[in-house]
Amino acid sequence: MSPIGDLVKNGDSKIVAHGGQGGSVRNNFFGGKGQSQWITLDLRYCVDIGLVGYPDSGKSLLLTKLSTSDQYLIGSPEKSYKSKRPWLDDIKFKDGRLISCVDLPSLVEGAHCNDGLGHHYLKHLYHNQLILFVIDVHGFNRGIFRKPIETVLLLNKQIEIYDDRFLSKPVLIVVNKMDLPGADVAFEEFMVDLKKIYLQPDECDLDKSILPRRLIKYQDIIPISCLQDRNIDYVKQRVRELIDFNYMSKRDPDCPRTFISLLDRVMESRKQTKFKLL
Ligand SMILES: Nc1nc2c(ncn2[C@@H]2O[C@H](COP(=O)(O)OP(=O)(O)OP(=O)(O)O)[C@@H](O)[C@H]2O)c(=O)[nH]1
Ligand SMILES: [Mg+2]
Repeated sequence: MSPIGDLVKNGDSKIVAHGGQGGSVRNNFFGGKGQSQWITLDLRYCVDIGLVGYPDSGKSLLLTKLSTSDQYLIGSPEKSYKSKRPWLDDIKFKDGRLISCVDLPSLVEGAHCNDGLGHHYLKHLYHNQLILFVIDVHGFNRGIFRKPIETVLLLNKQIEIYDDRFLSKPVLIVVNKMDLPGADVAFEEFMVDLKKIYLQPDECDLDKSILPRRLIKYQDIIPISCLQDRNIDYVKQRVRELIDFNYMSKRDPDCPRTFISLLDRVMESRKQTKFKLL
């Protein structure tokens, strides 16, 4: 089914069926019948940023921190609740700028076969200017264990399966839960794995079936702790830079050298601030 049109801005319109000729003297006041057509309306949010990730990676808490709202706490004061529908909020900046953000229900493996909720909601990435992958520094462990690098590759793959045009959008990786024991070592391992997958994909001991055909060249990799409010301001700053002071026109999405130098820079800055967040 091909789309008839895309209504994005206030006032946009699209004619889907023409009315019949009106009755007048010329046709003896016998007007013609209008056209009729069944159409499906599909709502896609027009939001600047989309948060995507595995369950429990901290997407909802991150949006709460970025937007400084208390919505997260309304569901359950102590612990998380599983997001079953998208949640929208604005990131507010001191100069009054608002950047809208949507927290999408988590993606799980096999979601493209419609096993999970998340895949259905990927359509909301359509109008996004930026995608944030939120991952847990210790990976995903629920029945099946996935290392952080595997969660990133699987998110990349699921987006590719859904619509590979989304892969040309800029993507940031936010590595959450850096407050947990062993997080620093896990983060360094993740960075090494990430670099390896780009430089020596054949030497990676990963299950080849999880590899996407096209690897995303990320705009940045930021270790954070939502729980301890660490690096949240830096995420806000990077998001603003990427959206407003548009680096997108300047960036070359297919330049691996630039990406590898970014990985080296992140690793270097981690060495200098070892066992501390940036
Ligand atoms: N230690 C630690 N726990 C965190 C951090 N961020 C989130 N959590 C916890 O991780 C759990 C899941 O957080 P959510 O924000 O609900 O995660 P989510 O990605 O929205 O989960 P789904 O809605 O199921 O996809 C909660 O118990 C949070 O308190 C963090 O930085 N550190
Ligand atoms: Mg959630």
